[in-house]
Amino acid sequence: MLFPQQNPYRQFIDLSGYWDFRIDPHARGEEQGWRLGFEGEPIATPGSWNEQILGLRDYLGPVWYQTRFFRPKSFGEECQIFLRFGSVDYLADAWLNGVYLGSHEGGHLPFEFEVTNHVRWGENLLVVRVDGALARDRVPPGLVDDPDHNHQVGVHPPTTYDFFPYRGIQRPVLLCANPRRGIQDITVRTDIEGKAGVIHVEVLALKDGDRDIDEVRMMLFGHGAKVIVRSHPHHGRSHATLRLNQAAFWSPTTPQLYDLCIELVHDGRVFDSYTLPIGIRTIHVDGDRLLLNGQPILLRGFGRHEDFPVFGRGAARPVAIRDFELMRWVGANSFRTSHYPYDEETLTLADRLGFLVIAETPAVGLFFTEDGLARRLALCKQFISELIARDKNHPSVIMWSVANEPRSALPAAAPFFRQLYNLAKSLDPTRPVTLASDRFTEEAAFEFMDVACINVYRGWYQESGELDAGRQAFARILDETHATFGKPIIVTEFGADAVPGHHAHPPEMFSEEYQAEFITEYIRVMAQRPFVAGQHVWNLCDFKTAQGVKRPMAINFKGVFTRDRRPKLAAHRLRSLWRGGS
Ligand code: BDP
Repeated sequence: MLFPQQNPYRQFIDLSGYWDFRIDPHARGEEQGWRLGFEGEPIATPGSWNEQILGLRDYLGPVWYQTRFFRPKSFGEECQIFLRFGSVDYLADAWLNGVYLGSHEGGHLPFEFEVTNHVRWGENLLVVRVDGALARDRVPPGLVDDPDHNHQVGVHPPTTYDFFPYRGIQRPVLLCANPRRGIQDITVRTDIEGKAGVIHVEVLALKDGDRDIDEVRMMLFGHGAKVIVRSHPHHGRSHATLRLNQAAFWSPTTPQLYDLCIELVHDGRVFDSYTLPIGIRTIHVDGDRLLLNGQPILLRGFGRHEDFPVFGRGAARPVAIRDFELMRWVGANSFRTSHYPYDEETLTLADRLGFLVIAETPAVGLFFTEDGLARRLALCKQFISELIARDKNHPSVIMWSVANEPRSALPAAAPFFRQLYNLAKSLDPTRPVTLASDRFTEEAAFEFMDVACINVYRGWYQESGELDAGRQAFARILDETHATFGKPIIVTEFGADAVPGHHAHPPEMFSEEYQAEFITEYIRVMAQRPFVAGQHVWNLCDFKTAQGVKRPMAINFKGVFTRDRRPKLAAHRLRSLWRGGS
């Protein structure tokens, strides 16, 4: 799915603003005809509703949103018009001028409805119903009472995961106008041959035959290069290979991007174009090493959250920039989109700024008892397909993570993940596939995953207060996991809570010193083991959680920055470890 773009052939308007909002706790809105309009209170969209409207912090839906817009004159009869939602968490139903457009399940991933025949020249009314209830057969699942799982028992709201279930229309809604039967999709794969970059491009254009298209032009610009290839589509598909003999390769230290410009031509006239920034790079697993452009690479960075006071999980561009600034300041080159796909624009920034991203689906807290299992599997497959369709062209994305800390003790888990792995590989054979586990040698799916990602908290949840014992346990886990699977290991989580401003010497749990020492010790252990391909501290920033006895102030304090993005001692320590104090 191509991210909307403005150029002479394609346009969009952003419907962000103050919409009308109304809760529907007894689910009467449908029978009362709210799809035709309702009286509501103002709400900022995008944004989560939980911290905007007092009294709705823990309310998860259903709610209704509405806004009015006019079709711009330039969205003429020759256009195909779409309404595109960046993320609605969790279940969306939409109506335009009272006409039902459809629904979409799952937050964090985009979806669109074609509205060419429903959008009027006068005023239009868009109504969206959002249901964010927690349920066992949703992904991520909720309402799972599992006393064996570390911290998610008796929390409110009853999530199976350790972050607040913010809800709402959380990314922009765009009204897009594209040429009819124009470019539908572009897939780019890159290879390196010596100094040359080889770029395989597939363009999906017309869906209904090749009648209206004479030629597909593919042009690559940048770093003094200009390559043009013309091709003729067959059943709407057009393939070409572009070769740059002296290519500038993309990497965190040199995030070189080229512009790939695609044009569709009919009767000698261009009628559609799309420009995609691309990076030429390869990513491979070789034994127990991870190779970027053929060289071993060490990921240094963080697990993160899309989380900010009042915005909740709503797209907040200044915060996104600040987070990249903070990551660069400490010397990070990587992050995981824990525990769901992040805003598409974040990945575009990662391409530009040179970050290596492990892109994760929303499958956190999965469990494998029969109730709802088939539905959870179908949803996981849907989310993997949507994620890869959305993010496949980002050079920054180097790996797919299909789950975080599944409760995989039951025999149903490994076959479940086998299906997800196969699906991800069939959609994208170029990137390694993984999952993040806290079960180490017991995680049967590591047998077939390309990389073993592990989350370790020894010296925190176990060996509490004992940094030495924790470090030793961590070293053992690394060595045993490596000996069992013989794959590269990425430590996708390690860290300790530190209440900002709390100090203790000798270090004590919840002090900034304990967190800084914990992280330092873990990094030392990893540095001695070349099979460790990545060190991701949990977390970049403090973030909001459900309420529970393990989360004072309903905050997870494992950030090395506070929730308002100020450094703790550990941030300074990381900077000197990762940047050598420079
Ligand atoms: C891991 C989870 C993560 C939690 C973290 C923690 O993957 O979401 O926030 O532990 O306990 O279990 O801080």
